Amino acid sequence: MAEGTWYTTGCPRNCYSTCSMRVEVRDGQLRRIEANPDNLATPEGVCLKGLAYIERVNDPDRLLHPLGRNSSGRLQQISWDEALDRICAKLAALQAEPQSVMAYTGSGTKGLLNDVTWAFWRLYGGYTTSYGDLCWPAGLEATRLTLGDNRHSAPWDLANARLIVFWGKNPAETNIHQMRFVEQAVENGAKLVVIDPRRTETSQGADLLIQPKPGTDGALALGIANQLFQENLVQRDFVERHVHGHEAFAELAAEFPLERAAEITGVPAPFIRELADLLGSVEPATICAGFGMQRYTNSGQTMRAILALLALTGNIGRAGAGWVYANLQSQVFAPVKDPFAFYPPEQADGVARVSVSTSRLGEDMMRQADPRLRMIWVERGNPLTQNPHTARVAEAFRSLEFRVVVDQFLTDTAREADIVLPAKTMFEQSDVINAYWHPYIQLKQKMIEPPGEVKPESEVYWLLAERLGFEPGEVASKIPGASEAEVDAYLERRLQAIPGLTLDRLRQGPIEVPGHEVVAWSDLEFATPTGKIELASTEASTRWGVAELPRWEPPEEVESSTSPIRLLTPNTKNRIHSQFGNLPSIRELEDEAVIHVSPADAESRGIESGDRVQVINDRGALEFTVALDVSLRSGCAWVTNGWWRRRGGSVNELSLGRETDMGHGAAFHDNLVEIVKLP
Ligand SMILES: Nc1nc2c(c(=O)[nH]1)N[C@H]1C(S)=C(S)[C@@H](COP(=O)(O)OP(=O)(O)OC[C@H]3O[C@@H](n4cnc5c(=O)[nH]c(N)nc54)[C@H](O)[C@@H]3O)O[C@H]1N2
Ligand SMILES: Nc1nc2c(c(=O)[nH]1)N[C@H]1C(S)=C(S)[C@@H](COP(=O)(O)OP(=O)(O)OC[C@H]3O[C@@H](n4cnc5c(=O)[nH]c(N)nc54)[C@H](O)[C@@H]3O)O[C@H]1N2
Ligand SMILES: [Mo]
Repeated sequence: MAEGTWYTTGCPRNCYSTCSMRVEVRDGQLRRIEANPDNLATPEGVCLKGLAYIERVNDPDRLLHPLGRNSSGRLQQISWDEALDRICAKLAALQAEPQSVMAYTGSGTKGLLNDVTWAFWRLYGGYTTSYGDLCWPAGLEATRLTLGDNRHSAPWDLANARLIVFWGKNPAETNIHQMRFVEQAVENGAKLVVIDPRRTETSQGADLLIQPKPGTDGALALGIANQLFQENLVQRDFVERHVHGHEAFAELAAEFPLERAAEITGVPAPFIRELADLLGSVEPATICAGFGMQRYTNSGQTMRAILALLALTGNIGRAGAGWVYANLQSQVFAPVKDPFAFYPPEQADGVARVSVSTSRLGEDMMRQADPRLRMIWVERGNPLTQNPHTARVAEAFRSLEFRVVVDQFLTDTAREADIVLPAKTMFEQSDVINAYWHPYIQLKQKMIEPPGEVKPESEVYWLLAERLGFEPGEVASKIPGASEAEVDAYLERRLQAIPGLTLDRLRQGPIEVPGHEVVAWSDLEFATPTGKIELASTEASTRWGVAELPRWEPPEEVESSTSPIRLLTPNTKNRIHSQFGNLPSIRELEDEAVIHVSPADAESRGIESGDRVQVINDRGALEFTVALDVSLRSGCAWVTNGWWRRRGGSVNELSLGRETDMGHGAAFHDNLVEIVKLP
């Protein structure tokens, strides 16, 4: 069979890896997807989702036409004309109070064209939107307060580490390409430590697995810090020169002698001592901090305490050393705001009302007044599955007069809509993407036509703007028309942020963003108020109302006799959040939400593997089949997040809309339940 045409592209999912890929297209169809070796961070291997893309694009359940709710309350296929007419009628009626319309976007796809959404709503004259983010803002803010901004060394620098600590991160599932550099480091003699209440795939090859009680990592870090001070393992020179607040921090750490740290965290004292010894004696050391332990009410302070361990041991600014959390060096096209906003941008213009916390979506939507919310537009997100406290979110949606959802599939959120618009996939419109782990800019190329009647969002906005009679010149300057040439012209304009960069160049493959640091902070200059690494931060207190030092506070939700078990809801290699789980090939791997229970908690409840249980708290109740997890620490249980409600196991039925201590993140794991065996 003749070869098709090969395209380079980049995967725009909200994922660390943001892989470069090569895709073969023949007869207008996707045929093969493989890794693109030109990206040094993701040169080999495509993940399960990457392998399932062809299936996803062509899945019979994919939405190919607009749907509208008919008079008997059912969603049925309608024409684009009818869909746009119905939307425009509502928008025109609400235009006198434009902030009665809420625009909500999730993290479904990256790309510069996402900005068109905000351009449209500004042209409309106003809107209400959310602030904060479900994903990572507590850690972002903790890092910014400590180091001045968010960046880290190039992914391949990890191979130079002699000690790697994965703290609340499970890259063997969530960042598989990082494991390649771990293997290289281990081959060169590096030690690997994993800190996670669960024994994960990442920990299979670890030298040390530390399993703290969920939400106690801050106390663990302070206990380790104290040990470093006690054992004289602190790098005095580095600390004197580059670290602010270390004396006060030492006093705080002294409140956490080994026995107390062990008692709070449930980690035996010898383990704490061993990790302190490793951090104090093996260099260079890198801590890869994941997002798992920053999903608690105390998590910003926790992240600051963990990061302090690198400052005390001089593990910043050197090859093989550092804090791998978020590398925003490739985010050069716009400041980290709007789609990436993690706190409300200062609102001077009165166009956007940024007043709904993403983490308290349902509650805050219902609380809006003057004007109250009447309509919502949801794009690239599935809040009925992914945001905390599903019942509240559903209630808020049902309290509105009109709902539009743009998606590729009939998700839980789309099922609530009055109009559902079919969305493009990454292969059906070009866009430029950056990343948050590696330093590459990539072109996600259009290589096939959108199937059925699918239209990219930018085209939908353009059509709406035309129907609503927005001023054509203004529209043309902000929203590209439907043709490929117009989209390309829009992207070329945005590329001017990097002198000399063109779409033609990006078509050949990924580019490393000019000037990125392979070893971050090698100049040891920090954009903090003191110009040093700040272990004490005035801004922590003025902006977020927490202690200037990273004090440990227990998570807000406290174990009780009715809710004694902490429910962890991490990510899985099989999906990305609520995407891909509906596909036959993924269902073959995992077709049913299962709750993983520790032996001690199972035994005391008379539960065995395979039993059906009800998992309850005062937010809701779900039913699961049990799998015993013999290596899980007691007092917690886990279910992967992302299950659609109609498939059962939609874990946010049980979580409360509650923010993290800083950054307006979501405290998903601050979530206690009871598990009851079903007869
Ligand atoms: N395959 C796949 N890859 C993904 C994603 C996906 O859905 N699927 N999602 C992407 C996105 S958006 C994100 S945010 C990242 C997230 O990826 P990661 O950073 O790996 O984060 P999580 O999966 O949320 O949690 C990581 C680990 O933290 C542990 N954990 C939970 N509570 C605690 C605690 O109190 N202390 C400690 N030490 N550990 C704790 C969990 O058990 C879990 O194993 O992955 C990205 N990559
Ligand atoms: N309990 C619990 N809940 C969690 C988490 C957790 O750890 N525990 N993790 C949180 C995290 S880290 C994250 S990042 C969020 C993710 O939350 P969301 O971003 O809401 O989740 P996704 O499931 O990725 O949903 C994205 C939707 O966008 C659609 N989509 C994909 N591409 C496009 C496109 O080009 N256009 C349009 N219009 N739609 C598109 C997909 O089909 C999908 O339905 O979930 C959060 N929820
Ligand atoms: Mo995320």
